[in-house]
Amino acid sequence: WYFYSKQQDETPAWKKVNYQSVYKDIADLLEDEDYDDGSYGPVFVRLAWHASGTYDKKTRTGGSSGGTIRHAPEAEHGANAGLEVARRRLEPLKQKYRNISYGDLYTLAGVVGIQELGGPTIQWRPGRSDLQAEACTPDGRLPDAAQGADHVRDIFYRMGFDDREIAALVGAHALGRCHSNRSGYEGPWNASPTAFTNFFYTELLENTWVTKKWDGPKQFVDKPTGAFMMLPADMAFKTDPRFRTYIELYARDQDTFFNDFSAAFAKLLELGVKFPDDAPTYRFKPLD
Ligand code: ZEM
Repeated sequence: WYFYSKQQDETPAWKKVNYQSVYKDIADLLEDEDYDDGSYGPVFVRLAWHASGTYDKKTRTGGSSGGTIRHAPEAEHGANAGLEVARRRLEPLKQKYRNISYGDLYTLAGVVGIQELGGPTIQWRPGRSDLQAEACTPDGRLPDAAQGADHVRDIFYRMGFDDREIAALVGAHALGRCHSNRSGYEGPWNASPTAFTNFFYTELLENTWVTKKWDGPKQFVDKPTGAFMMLPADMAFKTDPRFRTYIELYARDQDTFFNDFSAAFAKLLELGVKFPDDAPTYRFKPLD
């Protein structure tokens, strides 16, 4: 019996988790009529992105691998303000599935958010293993919304993305909203913030965007309603000629956007992760 129990113990933690079941449980956490626009999907997507977008290809540090976004100081970096809301919502699942790593849980929550809000299927693999606070990345690796195309390129090229992939990823701004008590900015990008669509591109191109008159940071609102917003960094995708080519493509061709987004988002979630050789690739079916 000794050898038997020893072998059992050697099963790596990540193999002991039923990820289809985790997917379902995350999906059950999405809806809440008292939260924002009724769904945690958008903030789960932002959590997955910020957990992953710290990757630096030169030093091969950062990324979702260690789940370090849960630790101070990374959790307290300005760019991550408000993400404790998403982590708190997911924590009961970490308790229920104690063998899942935080990196796997947070990235899977991003997949659920995209798929359950009507987006494309995102390929996903398990096998990240948690690291302690020493592995937190330095502040400043995520994009600053106040800046323009050069800065956006610096940040995303550092992760290993090209212009087309960057333009596809920012389409996630069809989802959710800005919160003045998190980033300082305010408002949603379009009228259906809980549906994954190509509306980021269509709104960006079709509206007239004017500077919002307020005490807050510089942002843009649509003329004449003022109901929707754009960040300065979002506007750079319209004014920069190379980005604009892709913005126009995705505005007129939702299928191409879905395909490109799916590939780029799956790549984002895997940056810097050394998966076990036998980690399977999942393509979860949306529940609805
Ligand atoms: Zn965002 N993003 N983002 N983004 N983002 C916000 C919200 C959301 C930038 C940015 O400064 C901000 C990507 C790229 C970039 C989402 C997903 C993705 C907010 C508002 C800001 C300020 C936060 C708040 O106040 O709650 C910048 C400058 C980006 C690069 C140019 C990429 C890539 C994303 C995923 C693929 C999502 C889903 C939200 C909405 C969150 C929510 O809580 O509703």
